[in-house]
Amino acid sequence: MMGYTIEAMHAIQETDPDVYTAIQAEEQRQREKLVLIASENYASPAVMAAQGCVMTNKYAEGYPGRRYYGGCQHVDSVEELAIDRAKQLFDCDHVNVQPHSGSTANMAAYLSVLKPGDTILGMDLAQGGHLTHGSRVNFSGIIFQSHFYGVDRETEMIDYDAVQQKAEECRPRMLVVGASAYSRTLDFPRFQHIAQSVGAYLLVDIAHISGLVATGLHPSPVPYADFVTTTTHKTLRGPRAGMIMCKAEHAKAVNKIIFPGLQGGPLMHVIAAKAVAFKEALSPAFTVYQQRVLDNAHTLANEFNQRDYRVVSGGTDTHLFLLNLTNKNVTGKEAETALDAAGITVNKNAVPYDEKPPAVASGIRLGTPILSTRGMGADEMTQIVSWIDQVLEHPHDTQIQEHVRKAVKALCTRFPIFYSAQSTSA
Ligand code: DSN
Repeated sequence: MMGYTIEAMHAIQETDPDVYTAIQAEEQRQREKLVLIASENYASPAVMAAQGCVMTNKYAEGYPGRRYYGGCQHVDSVEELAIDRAKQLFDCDHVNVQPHSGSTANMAAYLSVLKPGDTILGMDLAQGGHLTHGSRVNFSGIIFQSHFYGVDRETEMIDYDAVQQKAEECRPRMLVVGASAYSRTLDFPRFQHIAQSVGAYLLVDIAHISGLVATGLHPSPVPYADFVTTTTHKTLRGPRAGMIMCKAEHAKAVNKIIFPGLQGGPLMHVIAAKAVAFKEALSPAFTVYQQRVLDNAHTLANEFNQRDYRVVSGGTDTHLFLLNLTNKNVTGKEAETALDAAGITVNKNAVPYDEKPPAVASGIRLGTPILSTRGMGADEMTQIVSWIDQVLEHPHDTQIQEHVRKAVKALCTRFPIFYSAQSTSA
């Protein structure tokens, strides 16, 4: 199995055969299925090796050169490398690479300048936003007074005039931008204008699009936002973790709220993996990869449009899009189950103004980071749409699912999962 040393896997097998069996099965699942979950990616062997390295053994509360423990020389080196490379990738004033997750990064952005009870305005989760942007069941909606903007019912795109109006009505202290199920280019100058017009800070969460932003294939929010947060494992293809960038004036407050405010010891093995991933992302091959992610998403969306499927907002500018399956008489939940049986993994997703509950949903979300990491291109996208169509036209036909599953497995064999970040082949 690539990505882990043979010795390491043998150690797990000897110590804990149950966990070993589950890891092997998961590796097989990732290898044999087509995964179109827009927020997932396959990290390189180097990233995974760093994440499993000896730095997991080290306590390093504090920051490079200012730690609360001895013996931090080497973890200081990797944190400094991660910081320097992140600054190079995103051209930001200040970065803190310690957040354990995107959720913690967002919490830090809020708490560095807001007080409990302050008002925030974010994109509605039901219309493509994220849990941590003010949802009532999340810390962001529990600690702050949250208000929401969404997309226009006709265009299914953000209506910036409506956001402006909402901001004037609720006067937020923080305007939150970013989405987990919105496929269109975000207009950061316009969001900055809205935030400034009501005296709000601007937080942009680029978790989904950070690989595109790093390579210039989506405009960067860095010149416009007070805070930019991201996860590092989606399009950016690093370890599962988070990161926060900010203007110089917020640097002290951000560092203080991450540690000691929210976290204790940083995960130095994960920070080492971030440094490796950022080095990969700085290579020309990574830009080729991100362009392939975009091209594949366009091809998928166009093929669905030609087959009488409803692509939400009519297309995509990013790595993902939603399919509204209402006209196909199949729910998102049924589609997710039928496709998984056919070896194609997607997630059910609410579409804008969905009348079904989120656990059923009227749509599915499709993304191309993993297919592109495997090196697939236009021919494979056309083939995949044809298989998805066959399954969704007859969602209860197990023979079709079995036939597609075998064909999917054969395709996957031609595109091994640990596609080298250094390779430029298409
Ligand atoms: N749960 C992630 C997603 O799937 O988009 C966002 O955090």
